[in-house]
Amino acid sequence: MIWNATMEKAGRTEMEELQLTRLRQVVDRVYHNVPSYRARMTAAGVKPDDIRSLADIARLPFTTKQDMREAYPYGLLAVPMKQVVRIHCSSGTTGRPTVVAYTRHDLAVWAEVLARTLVAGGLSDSSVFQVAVNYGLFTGGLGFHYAAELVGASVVPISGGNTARQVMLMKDFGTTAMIITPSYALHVAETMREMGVRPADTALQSVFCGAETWSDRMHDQIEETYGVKAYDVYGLSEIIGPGVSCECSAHDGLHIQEDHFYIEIVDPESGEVLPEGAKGEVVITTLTKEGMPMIRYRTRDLSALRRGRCACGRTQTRMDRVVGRSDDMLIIRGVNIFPSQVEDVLLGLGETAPHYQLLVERESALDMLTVMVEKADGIDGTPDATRAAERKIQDMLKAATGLSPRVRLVPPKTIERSEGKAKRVIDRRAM
Ligand code: DLL
Repeated sequence: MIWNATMEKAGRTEMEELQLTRLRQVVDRVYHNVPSYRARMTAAGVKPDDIRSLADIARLPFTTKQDMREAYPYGLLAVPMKQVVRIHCSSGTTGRPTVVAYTRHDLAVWAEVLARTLVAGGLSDSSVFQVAVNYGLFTGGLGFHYAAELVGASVVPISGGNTARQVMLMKDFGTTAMIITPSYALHVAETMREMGVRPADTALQSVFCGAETWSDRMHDQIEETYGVKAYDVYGLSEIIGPGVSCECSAHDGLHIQEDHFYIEIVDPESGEVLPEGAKGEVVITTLTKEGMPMIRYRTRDLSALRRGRCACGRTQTRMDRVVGRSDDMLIIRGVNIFPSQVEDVLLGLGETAPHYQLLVERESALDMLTVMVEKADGIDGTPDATRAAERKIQDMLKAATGLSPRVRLVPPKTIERSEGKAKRVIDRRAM
């Protein structure tokens, strides 16, 4: 099903015309209403009238997290505070949070793009939808809540955490769809089994996941465990929250809601715009946001773009699933490695549970990586067998990444479970 066929199946020329009109409007708005944008545009020698084609967007300066921090809390507002009806924050754990503000219109756009997302994953007015991500300043809970109501589903606003209760409600309420982080989805499944409920016996049909990177194997594992279709949902608070792009049942890239968000891929080092298909940093411009529009926001997320019609009939530009952030990447003795690459190897093995952490330490000026992963239930735990398994994992990691980290197979349930975004890397180098 398609929520908004006009936009999701628009012709390329039509869509680009709409994007250009909206781009010119938003650039004009920020230039006249937000001193920080005007100052940065002036420094770059560009005026709103210079934007005559979509390609001209490259003349505009980037906006970074640092710009947002400097503007804390309201410096990037493009409307009077009177028009702001909601404020959220990014999930950053250090320093000042980045603040985002929504007008009534922004909230309507948010519900619209997430309604498209949910309908692409099979949600309807007969669904029972469990919101198992946090409510509050985090954009996950409230974002999905209003969108699911707009679609007409029966919404269960349980929020994240309280795992045994998640399982009970899922069973008793006949939950057919949920939004959850992928790491928490696996933790809930584990708790379910402990409670004597088989995840595949629930009424669940669609599991929407996002807010953190997850490998293709993790995607498959969630589908198999619950006997469902899993859908990737991407977004970030600075832009709107979840809803920037989403998967459909073809599982072939994430459809960008490009009538509202214009995405470029740039070289993370030079900032140069890269051609279609090239992997680089996702840079997003909000085309319709009123409260706090973002011009060329550097997300640090890595992906690539693809045009062309999807098997589902949608014509929107697609982005590859985000499997890493440029600031997630570990550089261990010159080798670049992403936690998701390690995850992919571990989940392909069958002998480990999908619970792992990467520990980075500095030992006499050398960076050392230790991969800690739980042994799967029922796997031989004798010291010999454990050592052999650790060696095997080390060899596979070496083949996949070029690096031979230390591997420690730890007993089940020893790695901290997440109820939201998982903490995959413990970096002790700076401690
Ligand atoms: O995590 C919004 C969200 C909520 C998305 C619920 C999906 C579901 P922030 O807390 O601002 O917003 O974090 C945004 O999380 O820049 C990515 O690095 C990462 N991220 C979000 N979705 C995905 C995804 C929410 N589907 C940051 N795949 C982003 C990989 C994701 N990473």
